[in-house]
Amino acid sequence: MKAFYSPRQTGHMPSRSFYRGRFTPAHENPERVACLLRALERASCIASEPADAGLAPILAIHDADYVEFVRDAWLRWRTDDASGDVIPNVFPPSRASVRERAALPVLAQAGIFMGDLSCPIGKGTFEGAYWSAQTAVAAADAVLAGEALALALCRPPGHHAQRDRASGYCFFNNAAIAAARLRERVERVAIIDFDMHHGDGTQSIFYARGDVLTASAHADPRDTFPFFSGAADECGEGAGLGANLNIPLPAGADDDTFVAAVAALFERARTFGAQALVIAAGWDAHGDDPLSPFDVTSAAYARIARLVKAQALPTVIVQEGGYHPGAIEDALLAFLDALA
Ligand code: OKP
Ligand code: ZN
Repeated sequence: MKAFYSPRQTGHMPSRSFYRGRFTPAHENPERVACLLRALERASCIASEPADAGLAPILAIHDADYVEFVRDAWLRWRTDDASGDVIPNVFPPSRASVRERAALPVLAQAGIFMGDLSCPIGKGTFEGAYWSAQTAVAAADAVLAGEALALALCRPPGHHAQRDRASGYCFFNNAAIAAARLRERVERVAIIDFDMHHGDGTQSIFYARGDVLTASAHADPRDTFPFFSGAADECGEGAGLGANLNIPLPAGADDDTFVAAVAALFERARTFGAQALVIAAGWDAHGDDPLSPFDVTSAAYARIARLVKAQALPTVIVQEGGYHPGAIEDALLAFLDALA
């Protein structure tokens, strides 16, 4: 299987994140990639560097002023007597109430364009997020060129990123970018998200579209990030009504429960008539993951890989979360072995 990764993705190296009243070491760090690359190597899969497709595929999903903010925020912050990474400390009463966001100072824009305090922007954040997105584009292009499957080792992840907002470690929505790329050549694309967190950014981007199905299985958002979306009654709107599926699961979910939910996502993709798939693959449902309320083992990911194979559709696999070094290596390896 073709796989893509750029060493420039490590440009994003947040030193810390703010959580529950204190700064904590960032869970989403470049070390994760070393573990994932080890799994690729053990599966005899060699990652190539993506071509540079430029900003166009990112701008197909994200607003231009948001992309400029991610690109320029750190330098503007430096010249604005601020220190450390860009982290907001003031938020608009409602985002809809913001009339003219273009001319605002970087601190005010941070409160608009950043949804929480877990995605600090540092010197190399744009470079990291840009190349993370390029791996998704390269994997989509490989599939369009005839590969059955391609893997994008995206990092930073993407599924919490909205059209104009970073959040939950995410800046550019890699899965959405890959789906839009595929959508240029096929009529109907489905995004299957089995990261333990709800793919809220992806949902929001395609919520009113009927040509891209977004389907996510995740921990019940009433107890787990991102909290404000991911319920089962969110079904899409307008032309997108029926093209969004959420399966929230209770804490303690085991392999059988988790795999059954993911199987239901694939079943919906089938009835939707998907001609290509994007898999938003996070490994943080694993019981060893520091963020996981579930009891899932690596064997579940082998079962999910068999489901992927059974669809027999052109498929782009996009890396999302997963934060336990041993568990993510193990989970990805189980997944790749079962796919082979
Ligand atoms: C990103 B992905 C814990 C902070 C938890 C952010 C979670 C982002 C998850 N220190 N809040 O979906 O894996
Ligand atoms: Zn996650």
